[in-house]
Amino acid sequence: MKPSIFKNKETQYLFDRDGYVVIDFISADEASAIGKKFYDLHSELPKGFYSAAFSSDDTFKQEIFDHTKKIFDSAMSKIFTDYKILGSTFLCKSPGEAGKVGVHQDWSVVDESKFYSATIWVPTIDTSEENGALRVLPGSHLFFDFLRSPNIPFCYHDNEQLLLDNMITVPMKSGQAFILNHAVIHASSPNKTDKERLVIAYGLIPKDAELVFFHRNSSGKIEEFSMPDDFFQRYYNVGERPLFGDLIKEFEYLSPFLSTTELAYLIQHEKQKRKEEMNA
Ligand SMILES: O=C(O)CCC(=O)C(=O)O
Repeated sequence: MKPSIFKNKETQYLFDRDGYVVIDFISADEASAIGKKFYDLHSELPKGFYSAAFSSDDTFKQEIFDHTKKIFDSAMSKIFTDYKILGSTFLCKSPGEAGKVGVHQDWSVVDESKFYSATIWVPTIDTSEENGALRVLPGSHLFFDFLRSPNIPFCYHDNEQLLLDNMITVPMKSGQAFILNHAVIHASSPNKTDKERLVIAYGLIPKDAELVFFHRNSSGKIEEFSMPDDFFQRYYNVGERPLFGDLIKEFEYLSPFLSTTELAYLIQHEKQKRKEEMNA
């Protein structure tokens, strides 16, 4: 049994079952007060899909974290328990096709046989399929336990459409939170409106979990690094060897690949399980 991060047992149950849960989190006014910091710090709107985490400027990123934390703190302590915060960023999806985020899972950054890692994703405006709401494949965090990192291919890299076709879109109100297990398969569509879709992302892990990071090196081996709790605040050269952290080990790893039939079986099996749970 993995440790709980939610005070409410039903919320923890849904998060464990589906790989995500949506809750009322902060007010729309609080969300736009955090969003104001984004506009103060970005005189020009970034193009396509943008994350402030890609910046190498630690002070800029710390300012975002400090500002968000002040507003999040009270909701965090009401909803969560026994957690560590990893940092905060902005995710801006500008109008246009380039803002599309393909099918993926987030990196493995804890020992997932014992823990999970999560993102609290809070839109500062209402989200819908039209402006790039999150899409998710419920229950897919339990499909496989392969390593995930920016330079390890996903085992479904040739079957993205199959996954996309089986995902659900989750429209949200500004200030609600989509709490996402990093292992769940998700994506988001392009923003077809003329207004940017701005989201606050806040990372967390159970308090006893330690951060790690996997990097495939030039000889094809995987390097496992032990990372400090501010890893997400500091790591910006995505896809490249991290410039900090302690190398723990190096090992051979053959990236697994699943056939369309294997993936279709996992999806159908999960759907059947859900149907049976609903009818029970
Ligand atoms: O904000 C989005 O549209 C996608 C975010 C996402 O996929 C992620 O943070 O992993």
